[in-house]
Amino acid sequence: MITNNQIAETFEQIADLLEFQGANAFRIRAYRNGARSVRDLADPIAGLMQDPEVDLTKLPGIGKDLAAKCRELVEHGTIAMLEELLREIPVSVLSLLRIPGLGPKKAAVLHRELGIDNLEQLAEACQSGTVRKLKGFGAKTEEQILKGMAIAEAAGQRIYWARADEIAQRLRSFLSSCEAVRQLELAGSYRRGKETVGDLDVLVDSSNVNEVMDRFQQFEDVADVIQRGDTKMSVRLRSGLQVDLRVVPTASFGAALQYFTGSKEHNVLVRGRAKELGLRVNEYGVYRAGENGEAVGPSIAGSTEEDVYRAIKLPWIAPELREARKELQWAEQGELPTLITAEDLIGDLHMHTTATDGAASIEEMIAAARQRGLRYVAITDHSRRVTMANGLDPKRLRSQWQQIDKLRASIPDDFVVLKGIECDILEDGTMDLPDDVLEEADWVIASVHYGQNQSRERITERIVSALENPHVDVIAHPTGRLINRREPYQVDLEAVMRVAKQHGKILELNANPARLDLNDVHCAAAKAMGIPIVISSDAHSVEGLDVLRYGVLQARRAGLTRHDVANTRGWPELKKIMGHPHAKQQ
Ligand code: DGT
Ligand code: CA
Ligand code: CA
Ligand code: ZN
Repeated sequence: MITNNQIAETFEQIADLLEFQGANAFRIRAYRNGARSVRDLADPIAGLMQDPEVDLTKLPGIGKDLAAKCRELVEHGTIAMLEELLREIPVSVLSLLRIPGLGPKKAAVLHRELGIDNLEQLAEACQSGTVRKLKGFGAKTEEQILKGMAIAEAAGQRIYWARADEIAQRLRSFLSSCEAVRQLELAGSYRRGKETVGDLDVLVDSSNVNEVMDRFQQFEDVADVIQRGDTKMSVRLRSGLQVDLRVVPTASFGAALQYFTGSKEHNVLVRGRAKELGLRVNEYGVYRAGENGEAVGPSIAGSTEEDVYRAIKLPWIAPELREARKELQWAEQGELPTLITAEDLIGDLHMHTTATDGAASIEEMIAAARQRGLRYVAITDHSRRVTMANGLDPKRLRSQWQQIDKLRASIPDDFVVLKGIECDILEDGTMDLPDDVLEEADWVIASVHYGQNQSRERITERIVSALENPHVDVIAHPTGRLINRREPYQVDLEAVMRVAKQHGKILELNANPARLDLNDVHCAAAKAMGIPIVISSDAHSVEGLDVLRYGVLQARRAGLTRHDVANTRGWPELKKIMGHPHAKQQ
């Protein structure tokens, strides 16, 4: 079902394209307003539309034209007028609009006169001096465009959570050493643990705004101050990342933290619930609502998030769950899951060594895993099909297992080393290694690495046949996506999950920050079906073992508890649930 967010994004795209075309300003604004009100709606439009009596034009900001567009989008998955616009204007030109100072009018001239479609072409045209020859452009404009380009490129990218975390931690310790800072939290998508982060949102409790802002400006990564106001300041880091700082008084810190943690959609639900209770929630606090819903009198809560949620008769909700999915319902009914934590993981069942494309030996991986408090690992190098990684054939694999047998003798009993393999699922759906080899393994991962462009039916069949192989235990990175780099391959995950459940198989949440595959929505679906998830590092080095916590964050966003995740159990216990059809848990 199409979400309100997707509808809003489509409207925004139409507005951008119309603006580029130089269309009527009212028309453009109608789409922008429509996008905003759709985004703020509590109920999904696609759901509302199932009732033929519902009149979409009754919604704020939605006139007859936009109502018809909503209907078209929900029913056909696209809008004819948008398709028309996209035939005339390549989407890539929209990237030109992100350059500071280059408005739609100038961008349109560049497109029309010089045929410029994207940022690379624009850079070339500026460097070769063709842009200055256009009417209304000069050498100065060229220079500005080039300067703005670096920013536009960076601004177009959302960064991996792991990268944001590295910056956030440095910024946190830098700011915390400022005397004027009483409390400090990072809010926004970063706090919600989203797999990518658009910008960082820092919240500080202080009564000395200027001192905090001065300090912020001195952070070593800051390249530009975008704006500095009374309570809010925004900077651009040298990496292109924007950081927003808000300074609030102690009495509002919890309310501001709740507000700026978002998501916007979650906040819409929170405000709606407050309204039902005759209250008004905003970034300053919780208030009694007057006749028109305005805040009346002193705040009744606001210094902590717990207080804010308590005021609307709810327990505190973990930030990772705040996506307007089921969290309010769970909170109301006292059914919030006790989310898994990084400490709950006691084993890691996916890692590579120097035998294939890893950087560390088996011994080094084991030592590092033990140092990190793990109680078992599976050594899972690639199979022979992965020639680029020097994948293992049966002979080399068996000799690796002999080596593990020898090592086991020298390792204390409280640590288990499993003989594993990451075996490719070949293009024709067979396994890359024969059954008699797989049978000898303690742990068999099956992966699709080749033939990712095959049809949905074909890829689904391949994974299903791997699941039907009695020796296969788990499917690694089940959709093959690489965040910001590669789309997932086409696969019917519902069918995959049905078969996984039937045969008692496990699905992986690959914790590599570029993969995080399965994603949060998929993991929640697996949980609903009672299929265990294993969170794995897929480490290719000793440091690679440290990514598990990113996987835990994704699992938390899916509402997973320690009971939903296989490698929170000891190995003997885990072994018992393998290969038996899963009963629905709890
Ligand atoms: P991002 O930065 O794109 O990864 O995502 P967020 O969620 O961090 O979004 P951001 O940085 O625009 O705003 C941070 C939070 O502040 C957001 O999750 C909710 C709140 N917020 C910001 N602007 C608005 C707004 O216009 N309406 C509402 N209801 N909340 C807002
Ligand atoms: Ca943000
Ligand atoms: Ca922000
Ligand atoms: Zn791997």
